Amino acid sequence: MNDHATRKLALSHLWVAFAAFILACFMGEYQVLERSGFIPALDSAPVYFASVSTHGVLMAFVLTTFFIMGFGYVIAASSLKQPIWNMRLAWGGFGLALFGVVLAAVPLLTGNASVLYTFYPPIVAHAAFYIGATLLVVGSWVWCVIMLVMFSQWKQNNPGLPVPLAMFATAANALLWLWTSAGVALEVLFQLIPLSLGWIDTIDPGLARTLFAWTLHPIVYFWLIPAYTAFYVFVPKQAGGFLFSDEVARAALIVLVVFALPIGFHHLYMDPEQAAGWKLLHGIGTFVVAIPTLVTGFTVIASLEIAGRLRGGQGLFGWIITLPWTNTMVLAVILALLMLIFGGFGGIVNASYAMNAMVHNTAWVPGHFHLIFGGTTIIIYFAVAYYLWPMLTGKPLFSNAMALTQLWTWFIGMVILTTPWHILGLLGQPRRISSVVYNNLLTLAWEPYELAMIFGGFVLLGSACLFIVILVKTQLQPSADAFEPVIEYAEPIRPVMALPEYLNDFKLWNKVIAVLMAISFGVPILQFFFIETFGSSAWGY
Ligand code: HAS
Ligand code: CU
Repeated sequence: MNDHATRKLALSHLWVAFAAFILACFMGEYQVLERSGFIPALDSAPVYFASVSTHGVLMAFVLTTFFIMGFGYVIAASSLKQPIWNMRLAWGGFGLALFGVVLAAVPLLTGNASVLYTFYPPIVAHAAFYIGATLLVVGSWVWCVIMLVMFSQWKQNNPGLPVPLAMFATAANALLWLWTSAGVALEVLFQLIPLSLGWIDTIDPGLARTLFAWTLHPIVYFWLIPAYTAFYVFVPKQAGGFLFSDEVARAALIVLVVFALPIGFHHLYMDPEQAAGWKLLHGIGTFVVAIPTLVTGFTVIASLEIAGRLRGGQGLFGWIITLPWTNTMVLAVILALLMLIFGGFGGIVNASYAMNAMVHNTAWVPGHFHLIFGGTTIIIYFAVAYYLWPMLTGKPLFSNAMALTQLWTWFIGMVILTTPWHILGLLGQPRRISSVVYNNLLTLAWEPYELAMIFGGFVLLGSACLFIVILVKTQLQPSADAFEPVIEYAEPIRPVMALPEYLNDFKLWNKVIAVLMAISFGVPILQFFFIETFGSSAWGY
């Protein structure tokens, strides 16, 4: 990519993302040490909750949002082959989001916003935290607008042609995020900011949790879609083959976006404020949304098989051996899929009402999302960074061998960290707690798993540091003459000449989402205005 302006914009976003990431990794290691209770000197609930809140916000909101924005700009400029629409606005969005992060960081780091990343009231933070988080979201809306404008402009200028798959996926994610963030925006604007500023005395936690549930499921697909984008548009080419099907990829993305939204109550199964029938409806939707992930897994594995066979792989599984395991993108997708098997299985367990009762609010849940988010999703963020860094900096990757080591250690560390958490959850260890030192037979049984999680955390921290070292070393190399790598998009095995409008546009799907949201959230939200509720006074800051 020799468009300097886009390079600079993307690199700035990606560096904010990865700076947040590395800081959060150090906090994560402190947290496993503190939680284990093995080092009494570390025991401090206030410090633990300040740390875990900052860790969650940095990983779930800052790393993801800035990565997605930076990656989106690269995709838009390179796949549509046109400069970013309104570069000034893009920098404005970046500045606003960054300012929001700094504003929120002050109360977070001083223990005045220890409300965790799900900030469930009645615990309440300093208003600066909510205002900062709002600015981060508004900054990301700017990105959504730019992506959707570029998508529509390209369509207008190229009537009847299929929008490049990479841009289709990115625009899908922008649309998803606008819908997703509306729930938490309502909660923050009408409930949390007024409460934290003392404008209202009480808050209804049931309504707040309902609004947060609107956001909480689709946000995880907002994080995931960039990884799926890389699965579809980079991996087949890097593996030396073709994408199994462009149309199936689009259909999977559409089902993912549409069904990600109306299903958030699987986070509220054990809550009293919603009735069983609504939970059942959201539960059914949750099983529907697992299908596009299965389809994505199928498409990616089929694409890998095409590549493996083109490389001479024979027999039922011989193609796996002939895959280029030393290509960072290919290795990352294999490791990501392996983690997805158990991470997804955990999700299905969570989604099954009766089993949710067994694991809800236990260490199982952080085990689930560290594996599927920290593992499957983030390992692809690494691979994307390794792929893009040479194009963004104009310098070759510092060391492929180090990058491969980093990916393997991240995978191994994540398995060592999250397997014990799943077991600890089944052994009854609660989540969202500082240390538990009951010293009875139950907690003694936890100890070997806690040792393992500390070790897993160290492996991950080492891997994270290695990641940053590789990026910095790459960027600090002297400029290489005549080094101009370009982004190579995968070709589908059957070229796509024309597409029905519903696979090339979101107008219809936007309407479908509006109807599904009205059905699944209309009455559950409106009920709060028709029943007598008493509210709860703020607790915390
Ligand atoms: Fe989840 C809680 C259900 C996916 C993230 N989830 C969370 C939380 C987070 C999160 C952050 O129903 C915690 C929120 C909090 O703090 O309270 N989740 C699901 C389901 C899926 C799912 C059904 N989650 C994700 C993804 C995330 C994520 C993706 C982040 C990126 N989750 C839940 C539920 C809860 C929950 C409940 C609430 C729990 C509670 O009680 O609090 C599905 O989308 C998963 C579908 C995936 C599969 C796996 C398919 C496997 C494939 C791999 C094939 C590979 C092979 C190997 C064969 C069904 C495709 C090939 C090998 C080669 C070498 C080629
Ligand atoms: Cu969910």
